[in-house]
Amino acid sequence: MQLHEKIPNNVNLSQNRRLQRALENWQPNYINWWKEAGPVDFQADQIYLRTAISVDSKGWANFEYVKMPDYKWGIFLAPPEQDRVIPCGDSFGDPVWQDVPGEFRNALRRIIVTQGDTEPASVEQQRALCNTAPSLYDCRNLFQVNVEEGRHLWAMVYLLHAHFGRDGREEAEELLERRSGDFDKPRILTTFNEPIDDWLSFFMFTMFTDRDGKYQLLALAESGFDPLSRTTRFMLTEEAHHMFVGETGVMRVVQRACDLMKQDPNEDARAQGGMDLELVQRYVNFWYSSSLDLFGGEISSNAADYFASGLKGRAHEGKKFEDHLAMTGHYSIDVPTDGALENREVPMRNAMNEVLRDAYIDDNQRGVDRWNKAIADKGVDFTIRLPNRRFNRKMGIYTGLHFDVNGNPISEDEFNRRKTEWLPTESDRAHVRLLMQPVIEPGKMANWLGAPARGINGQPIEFEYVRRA
Ligand code: BYC
Ligand code: FE
Ligand code: FE
Repeated sequence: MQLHEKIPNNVNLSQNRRLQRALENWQPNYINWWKEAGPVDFQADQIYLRTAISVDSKGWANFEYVKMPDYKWGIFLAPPEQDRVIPCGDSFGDPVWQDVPGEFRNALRRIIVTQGDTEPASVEQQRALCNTAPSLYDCRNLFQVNVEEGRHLWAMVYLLHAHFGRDGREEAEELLERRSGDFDKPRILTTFNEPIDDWLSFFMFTMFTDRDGKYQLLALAESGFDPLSRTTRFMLTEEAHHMFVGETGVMRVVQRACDLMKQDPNEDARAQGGMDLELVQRYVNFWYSSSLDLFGGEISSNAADYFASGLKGRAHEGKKFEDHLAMTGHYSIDVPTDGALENREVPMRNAMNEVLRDAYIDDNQRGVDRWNKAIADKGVDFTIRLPNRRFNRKMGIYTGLHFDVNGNPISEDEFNRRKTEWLPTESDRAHVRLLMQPVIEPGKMANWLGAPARGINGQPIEFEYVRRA
């Protein structure tokens, strides 16, 4: 563990001077990017943040006040697994690669760049939120997520520098040049160009979009390219907190909505300055469907190639599956044909995106069930539902067609007529915008948001998580 170097790391960076120099040259550009495209304020303030200091389970217990530009962004890989073999695909059982196999170089570079691109994109999307944080506790959580997404960019840039030579260094520069939502140089994947300018969207994003991150990382953790597997395994430990922020954030919104309903003669949370459950449902529909797109096409030759080459596996490939070749099985997918859906058997390897999407959907449903239990506990009769996977898709076989939230094919006219039932309306967005007022008194919460169950790292909720300089 080399913690006190310019770039903290557990990859023996000081033993490889060329690589160290290359990364130290990239570092100031990264800091410039952070200052220019990261949080719009609070950069000079003291934030109570955790920093990884080792990769064991205690490595996370390190909390202290730090100014964000001084955060110790490090390079950490999970410990190597003895005699690890390629977990899936045509080379199943062969020793894993420590270097990039020439024939997979382009595909691997592309996967790493795509993964890396989402990390700074999310920081850019969230950069203005600190001005309207509903509490100091939430403001700190936002910054924690942001610095860790910054570290995830470091994780991918390390792989590019260490294993892809000059092309890798060029890609690393370009990762700092693209900008979320930019007309000329947008981020690669669609969802990462959507604005996140209110806190309900932030909670939805960390619930649904960071969870795509979790599943993509689980798939990459099964990669035969061992450095990728090890780096993503460590990233997954950080990802858990991001989804905690999302799931508990939405939880606190719906709990508060229930309390406000009871205070209102018409059970109208909106009239009491809250977010009503119908509005929350429409935000769920938007962010969930947008995040489903991130898994790529249902029937994908790219996915088949990635699996065959052993670059990407299924989530928990070792534990959950028996046939790691997937040469013979089929997967049944409802394919649109002439306005109807026709069930088709697709060769398993071509359906790998869909297999991963299934696991993702189940994981989301478990979180939504917890929200619904909280609503029932408040004595309110309302159920939040995940829309069908075909609803509002912009990527894959359902693109350009129209479905209701139950997945039934409908006409474009009907979709447009009923859109305001299902997706955030102008009036929803205006209402949410109106509620976005900063709350900076320690321990206080915005009116639309319930208090968290507990503080961070055993600290009380009224702890001064953000200390203004
Ligand atoms: N937007 O075979 P197809 C995270 C392209 S989130 C735009 O259907 P494939 C995080 C695709 O590139 C996790 N383009 O899909 C979360 C292809 O282009 P070509 C990020 C898209 O390739 C919150 C064409 O469409 N990690 O970490 O199997 C905060 C047809 O491709 C999109 C990864 O994504 C889209 N949504 O799968 C911070 C892992 N989808 O070949 C961070 C790495 C597809 O026709 N990425 N296309 O030119 C991958 O493994 C794959 O690229 C994908 C797509 C799963 C994304
Ligand atoms: Fe990330
Ligand atoms: Fe994340």
